[in-house]
Amino acid sequence: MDNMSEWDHVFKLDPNKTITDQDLQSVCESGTDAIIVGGTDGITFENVHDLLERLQSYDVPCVLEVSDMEAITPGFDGYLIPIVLNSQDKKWMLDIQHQAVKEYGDMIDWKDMVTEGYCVLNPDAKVFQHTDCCLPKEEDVLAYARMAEHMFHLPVFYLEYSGTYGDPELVKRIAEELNETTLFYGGGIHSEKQALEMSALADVIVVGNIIYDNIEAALATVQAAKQPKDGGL
Ligand code: 1GP
Repeated sequence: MDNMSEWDHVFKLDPNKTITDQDLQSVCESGTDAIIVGGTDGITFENVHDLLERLQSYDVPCVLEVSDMEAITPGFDGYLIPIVLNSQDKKWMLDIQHQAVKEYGDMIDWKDMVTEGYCVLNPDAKVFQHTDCCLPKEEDVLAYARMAEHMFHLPVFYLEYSGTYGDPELVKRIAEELNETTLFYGGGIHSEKQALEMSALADVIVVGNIIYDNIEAALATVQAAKQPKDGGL
C-alpha cells in the first residue's frame, strides 16, 4: 500500500455481482493501478474469497474495502477502512472500527491498512441510506475535507457519488484544499470524457458500475485517467 499516492485510476469490483472470466481479465490487464473489492449489499466471506481467488491470477494489486467484518478475507495486498464522515450514526465512524480492532487487533498488519474518510453525496446511493448519511452543503464538505487532512490526518478523503456523476466544481474546490490527503472521486463515470474531467481534478478516480454495464466504456476510462493532471478536457 506504499504507492497509493501514485494511483490515478482504480476499478471497484462488487463481489455480489457476476463478472465473466474474460471481462475480469480485461479489467485486471487494463493498466489500472489497483482493484478495490467492495460493495454495500450481500457481501459475504464466500463471495469475497471467490473473487480474490480469481484475481490472484493477475499482477494487479488488490485491496479489500471492508464493509462487513464477517467478510474480512486474508490474502489482499491491503485493506481500506471506510469512516463515513457525514453519517448521522457514530456506528459508521467509530463503533464498527472499534469492534474490528478489538476482535482482530492482534492480527492486523497495520502497514497494509488505510483509512478513508468518506463523504457520501448521492442521497439515492445504497451506501448513503445504509450508513444513515445526511446531505452536506458545499461548506460542510469543505470542512470534512479539512478535518480529514488536518485533524485526523487521514490518508484518503473519498468524495462518493456512487451511481451518479458528481459536481466537478465541488471536486475542484476540495482538490485545491487537500495537500497531504489523497482525494478519491467515485460515482457515475461512464465515459472517457467523464474520466478525463474528474481525473484532472481528483488524485484517483474509482470506476464501478460501468464495468458490469459496458466493459468497453469501462476500459476506456483507464487511459483517460493516465493523462497529465493539468491536461483537462
Ligand atoms: C462506488 O465510487 C464507486 O463506491 C464507483 O461508483 O459505481 O457509480 O462507478 P460507480
